[in-house]
Amino acid sequence: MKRLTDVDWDTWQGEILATLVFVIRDGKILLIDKKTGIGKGKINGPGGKLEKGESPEQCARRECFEELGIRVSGLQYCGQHRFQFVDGLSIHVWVYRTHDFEGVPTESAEASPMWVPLDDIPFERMWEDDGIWLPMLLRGERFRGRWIFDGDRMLDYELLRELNQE
Ligand code: 6U4
Repeated sequence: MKRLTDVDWDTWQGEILATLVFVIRDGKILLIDKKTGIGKGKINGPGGKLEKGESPEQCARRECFEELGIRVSGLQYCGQHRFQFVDGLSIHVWVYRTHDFEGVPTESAEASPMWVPLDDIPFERMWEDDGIWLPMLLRGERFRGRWIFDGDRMLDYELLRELNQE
């Protein structure tokens, strides 16, 4: 499995359902140095796996609180990604952004927070796909991405702009 066309996307279901959240304020974006889990050692937005019975938005809010101790609100849905790894792992990720939060981002066992200027995002320390779709999120464009990864290495992708509303 190397290409998008090697996957039957009609029946594809992520074995892991997860979220990502990007808080943007005063020309800066809140990122984390991820200390555990998938993508440990990379910089990403806060987020994590859905728990049973939880909606993606509920998960997004809970993960921001668990990882950084902040209460986010006013989440705007930005899009979805379907990640297929060649070893069989598959992750379906819902992505949100917001300006609204309460509390001070604080380091936890899972994450160390950092505010980064929007024109200085450390893409070289992030997942390879982020450099491709995060600019769309920053422009307020909705997206739908499908990605093939071999470990850290992106092999193939398709990124569509989502025109219809949620
Ligand atoms: P919990 O629920 O605490 O176990 P966590 O360990 O944080 O969650 P994890 O690490 O198992 O979750 O993986 C899910 C996270 O990985 C999601 O936030 C999305 C992120 N992720 C995985 N592949 C990614 C990729 N290619 N690009 C990206 N984020 C990715 O930007």
